Amino acid sequence: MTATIRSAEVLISSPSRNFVTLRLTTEDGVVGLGDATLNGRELAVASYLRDHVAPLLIGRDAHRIEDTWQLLYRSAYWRRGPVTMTAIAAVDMALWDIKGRLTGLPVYQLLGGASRTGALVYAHASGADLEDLGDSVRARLAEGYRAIRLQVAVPGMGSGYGISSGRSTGGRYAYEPAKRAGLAVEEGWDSARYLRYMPRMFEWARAEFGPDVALLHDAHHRLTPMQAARLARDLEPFDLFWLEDCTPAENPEALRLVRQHSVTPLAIGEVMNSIWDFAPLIQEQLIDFVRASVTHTGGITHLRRVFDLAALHQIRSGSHGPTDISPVGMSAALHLDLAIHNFGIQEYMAHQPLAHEVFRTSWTYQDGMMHPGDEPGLGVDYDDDAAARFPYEPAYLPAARLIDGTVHDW
Ligand code: KDG
Ligand code: MG
Repeated sequence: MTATIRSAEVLISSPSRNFVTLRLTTEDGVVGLGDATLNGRELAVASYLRDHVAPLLIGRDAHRIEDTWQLLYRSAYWRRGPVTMTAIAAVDMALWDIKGRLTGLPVYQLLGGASRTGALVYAHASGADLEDLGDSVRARLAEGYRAIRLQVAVPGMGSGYGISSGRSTGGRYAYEPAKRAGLAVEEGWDSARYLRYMPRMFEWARAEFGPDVALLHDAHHRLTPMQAARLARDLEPFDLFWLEDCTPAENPEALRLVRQHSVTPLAIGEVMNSIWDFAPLIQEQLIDFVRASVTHTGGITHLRRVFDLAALHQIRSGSHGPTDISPVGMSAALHLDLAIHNFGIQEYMAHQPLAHEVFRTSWTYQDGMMHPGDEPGLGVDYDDDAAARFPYEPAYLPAARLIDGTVHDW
């Protein structure tokens, strides 16, 4: 039984933001989709796929998922890194999608079947101040979310990270990280003010919303090891579900210091992309959640391997699900969430409605939980006519500067 790959197309569209999608088609016309979106660096992955990977795929058997993964990884010689691992991820997702469509099964069934009835998701709430944040949290609670990430602008700093004022958006959509501006927007950052304000925000949130809602926070790589240890310690009374990316990913040793001072659960990994990045953190028990995406971590095949390693150490999954993971990547994450045993939580930032004009999904949301649906494969279709209305537009992630003008981690 073979399913020969006839074509590999790289599709770029921008329905509210840029998405790169790989479409593989077999000789019999069976289609598989993969997400290849690397926010702000989209065309690098598009070229990697179009110029270097597509020629290797034509004529190969789409059923050989593991073999294709190993071939693309090992034969490139230049291994790992976000561009390579996103390109391989797109191929891997598309092959799982094809296998599902050929067998008539949703991908989660191919991964061993459901381990739960749905995946707990967390939404974003943010605001220009606590009143604005409160409106945003109440909107999420009214939608049924049981877990919410809180971000607020820090007084005196004028901004923060991940803020979309509820006042300007009616509280409906999460912030959009990439801006369609000519160059990266620059934001100010002051760690001292931030460190003083975050415990006050969480104290207010617990008083306002009680002990039951799971609360999360993203420090977005901005703190030194000692600052991160202090924040994690100061937030302990407020019982966070997790503190995310408290220090830059390049310095995993920093987490040892954070661990010595606090029992606040730590989530790390959205800019990492391989099991070799995660292995030391997992084996030394320095994290509580693997915070990676299917799209940037080599696809379903590779991320499952990371989650399985994490399971040996009672570390759970926490898949990245911002708007810059396309609906194809989001669907792949949901299939994995449903199948693995050590699932923790799934981020769901929710795409703008325009994105769903291009990507038709079959996932469902109810009462804070999502299900990938039972369509064969990943359950996502790509509408070429709709996509043609939204051509690629250059967009950049912001940069951060300290008050003296020094470039800082964004
Ligand atoms: O492209 C960058 C975004 O994915 C990132 O800023 C979002 O930190 C993020 C999150 O936790 O969703
Ligand atoms: Mg994050």
